[in-house]
Amino acid sequence: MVPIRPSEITPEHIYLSRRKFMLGLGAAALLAACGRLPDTPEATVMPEGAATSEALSTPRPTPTQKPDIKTAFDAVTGYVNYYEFSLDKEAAAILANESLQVSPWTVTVGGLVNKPRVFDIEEILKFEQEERVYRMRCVEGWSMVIPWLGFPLSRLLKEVEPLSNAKYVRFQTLADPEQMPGLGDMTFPWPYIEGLRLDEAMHDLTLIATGIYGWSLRPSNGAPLRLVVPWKYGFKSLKSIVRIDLVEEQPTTFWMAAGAGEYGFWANVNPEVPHRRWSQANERRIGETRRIPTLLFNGYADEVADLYPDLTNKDWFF
Ligand SMILES: Nc1nc2c(c(=O)[nH]1)N[C@H]1C(S)=C(S)[C@@H](COP(=O)(O)O)O[C@H]1N2
Ligand SMILES: [Mo]
Repeated sequence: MVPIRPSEITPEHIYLSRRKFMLGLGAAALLAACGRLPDTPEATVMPEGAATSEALSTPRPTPTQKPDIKTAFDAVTGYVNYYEFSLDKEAAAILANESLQVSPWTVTVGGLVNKPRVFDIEEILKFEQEERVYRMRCVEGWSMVIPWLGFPLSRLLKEVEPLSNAKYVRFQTLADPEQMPGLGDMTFPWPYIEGLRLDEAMHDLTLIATGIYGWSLRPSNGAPLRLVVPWKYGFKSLKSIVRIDLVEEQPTTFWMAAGAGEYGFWANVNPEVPHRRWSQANERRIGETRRIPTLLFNGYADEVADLYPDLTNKDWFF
């Protein structure tokens, strides 16, 4: 199974809401006692000790030959695909972190539901958050291991009560030309749209992430909330979500609309199904030089393979 362990540290937004709580009590002395709020991850050393000794006492198998080592924070937040900002991974990270306004923020959840609702990001952050360390495999052949904070998407969907004719979920990223210089590239069918079948969306591994490395999510990685579907290629995990709709028909995604059949709807990771122009047999972890074998469903086959009857059907992997 995936190593999933609650973080030993206090997530930034939970820390902040506790601080708000204390201020609410008027306990200025308490605030003084807990000191200055850190504003960058580098300001604090993360206490990994407890987690490490637990890991040593309960070794668990990993589907790769060696344990998954978390990708460095600077790499995760500094090397990103975020086409709304730039096609260049480093420029995209800098531009997003400099200019994306993540507050105020609302997410509209509607379509085929009993209780359509506009969630303020503050309400989303009140969902109980947990840490999930997931592998992220980009269709381009690189990968990372990322400690997210978030909660299963199923919890959000249950709040709006999907109707029985809802079969798919359609997700939409913000598209604001004022903040996102990449939108000027009109060869792409903005906004960025993604989709899941309802049972994929309800699967426990499917996460809404609101944090990373124990901190608030960075704009570069899709703040203030993004999807994470670890058994599919990274492009399914869209960033900075503004809208979620339950629908009857399979949504046309950004990459489907971009044409040329580059990347399809299912996009489940499979080392044996190559992209038209390159092999998917192996991958490079960012920060390492050697390539390692890519795993079926990115190593999550035990959890998700039964969502897909007849795995010999190659369509599941495009
Ligand atoms: N809105 C939006 N979401 C996006 C993308 C994008 O360009 N725009 N890129 C995708 C791709 S190709 C990948 S691999 C992952 C990368 O996530 P990360 O930058 O947090 O590692 O985000 C995905 N989500
Ligand atoms: Mo990707």
